[in-house]
Amino acid sequence: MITLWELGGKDGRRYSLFSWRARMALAHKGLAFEARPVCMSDKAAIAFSSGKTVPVIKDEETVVRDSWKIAEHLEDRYSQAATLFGGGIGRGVTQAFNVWVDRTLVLPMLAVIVADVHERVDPADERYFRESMEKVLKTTLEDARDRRAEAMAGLARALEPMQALLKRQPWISGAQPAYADYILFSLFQWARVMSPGDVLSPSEPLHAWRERLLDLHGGFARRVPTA
Ligand SMILES: N[C@@H](CCC(=O)N[C@@H](CS)C(=O)NCC(=O)O)C(=O)O
Repeated sequence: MITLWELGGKDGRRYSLFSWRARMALAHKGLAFEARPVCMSDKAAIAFSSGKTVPVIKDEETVVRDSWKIAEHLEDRYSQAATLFGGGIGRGVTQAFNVWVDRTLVLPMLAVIVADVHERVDPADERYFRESMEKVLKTTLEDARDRRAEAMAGLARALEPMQALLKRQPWISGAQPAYADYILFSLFQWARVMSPGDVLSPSEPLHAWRERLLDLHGGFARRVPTA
């Protein structure tokens, strides 16, 4: 049995975007897991991992921290199950995509949803979350809320290459969904779980793609508490 440590929000919400990458990778491989929600401010709960972030998994005696390393671990250990990367070149290109998403899309999405996320974190995390996010965004949560329209325009600009791609092929990974799809999907699931206003409109290619992702693995990502 695999155990996954991830962030727990109010009313059973699981909102850690990086943990959604691990969740989707586990579902893709058909692996059962037990989820352990933790507070963002409770570093003692994950001290065994020698780090300060989730996701962390424990797979028998092996502890793995960091969503990318978890994906690699699952691909290597469960090589007979459906592939996450599609071989060595696919692994490299997927890691390139991982870096691109983290460097260009996470902040624009955070700017849009941060105040909504704050309302739904575990009450024990409210202060920690506010302090760390205001430092990252260099603004208050209240200012971020007031500037949501501007942030939405920035997010739309950043997402444009993915809208264009999804007019050419159904999945980020090509003909079939794989880990690159879960990397991008994690941002939309973060928003879906924590922010009541949808960041996509139904006419956009990304909207239809997200619907297809929500249907994957028996509706695994659809059937969770959302905003
Ligand atoms: N590169 C890491 C990033 C993990 C990360 O930043 N996780 C966030 C939650 S989504 C976290 O644990 N933050 C704790 C904190 O900021 O104190 C990964 O891919 O796993």
